[in-house]
Amino acid sequence: LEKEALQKIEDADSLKELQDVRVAYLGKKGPITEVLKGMGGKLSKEERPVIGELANTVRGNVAEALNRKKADIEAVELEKQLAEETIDVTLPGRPVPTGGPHLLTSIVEEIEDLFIGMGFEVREGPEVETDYYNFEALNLPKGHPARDMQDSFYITEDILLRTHTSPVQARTMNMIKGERPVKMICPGKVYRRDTDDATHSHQFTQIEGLYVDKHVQMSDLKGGVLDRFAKQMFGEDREIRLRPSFFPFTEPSVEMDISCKVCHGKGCSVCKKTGWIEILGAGMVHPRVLEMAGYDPDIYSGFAFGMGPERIAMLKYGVDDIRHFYTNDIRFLKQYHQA
Ligand code: FA5
Repeated sequence: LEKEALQKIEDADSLKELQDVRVAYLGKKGPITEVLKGMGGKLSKEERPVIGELANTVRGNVAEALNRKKADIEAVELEKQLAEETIDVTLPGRPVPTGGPHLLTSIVEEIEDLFIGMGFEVREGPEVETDYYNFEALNLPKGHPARDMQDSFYITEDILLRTHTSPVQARTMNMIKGERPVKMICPGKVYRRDTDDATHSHQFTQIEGLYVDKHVQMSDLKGGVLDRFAKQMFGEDREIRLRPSFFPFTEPSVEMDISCKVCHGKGCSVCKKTGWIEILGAGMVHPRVLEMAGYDPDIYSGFAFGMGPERIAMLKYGVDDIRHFYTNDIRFLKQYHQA
């Protein structure tokens, strides 16, 4: 019986065949199990241990041979599989198409890096804002005529989509409660009921800046920050000019134009007539805004500014229509992907 089983094991050349042999010889109904089961009734007391030992030895030998053969077959199959699945590393690869950052994302990151280099930290605030932070904390009480400068999307009487990033300066100062200086920028989306045209969008981006400390002056704003920003962003040959303006949250207030001496393609048409283009509003933080946020205006002073990165990108890269940023024509976007 043992010989016969060992021969069948030897002849098996698949795991399936081997399993059949295992079932046939060692299974519940196999001959060896049958012998062991039947020992009680048929054999004498003296025969039982002899036959039992023999049956167990046969069972052990057959099981061992089965395991050995199983390992052999598995090794052969693995070998075969490895040979079949060999990868030819010399074949040329298929290129995987990759995206890249949107031009607007790149310009915002570039501006952030520039201000981080000047010691500003980056903060964020909510796009759905309360009337208090969007207007009141910025010296624009209800009914103030200057609210009309920023036509708004209201959600309820007291909640709106922020019309500028200036609420983040109010929130930041409020959080610090006038206890220490603050130097921050805040990039983010803003919303206005403006009619869309080549330079206006109803949803656009702003980057707010705020610096409050003891003895901060207008000259720090102009020479220390805005001029440096313009030169680093657009090149040493660029000039800036500040024009008097009005914002209820700054006094005095200015708007900053940048010279268009170096022109890039169609973008020139934006400022060709005057040679200047407006890119931001700024000023010295109004004492009442400082006071409302918990700063003593006799000790602290500060400046703030708010710029439109779309207009900056238009100027820098010669984009002639702000709507290109939002219509997502892949041919337009691809031109600005860096390799
Ligand atoms: C403001 O929003 C002020 N909060 C800026 C400010 C901050 C002044 C801090 C003083 C101190 P203004 O409405 O001018 O200002 O907008 C600022 C910039 O946003 C503009 O110079 C322009 O670059 C951009 N901008 C304004 N409206 C639009 C629009 N509809 N589409 C695209 N960009 C716009």
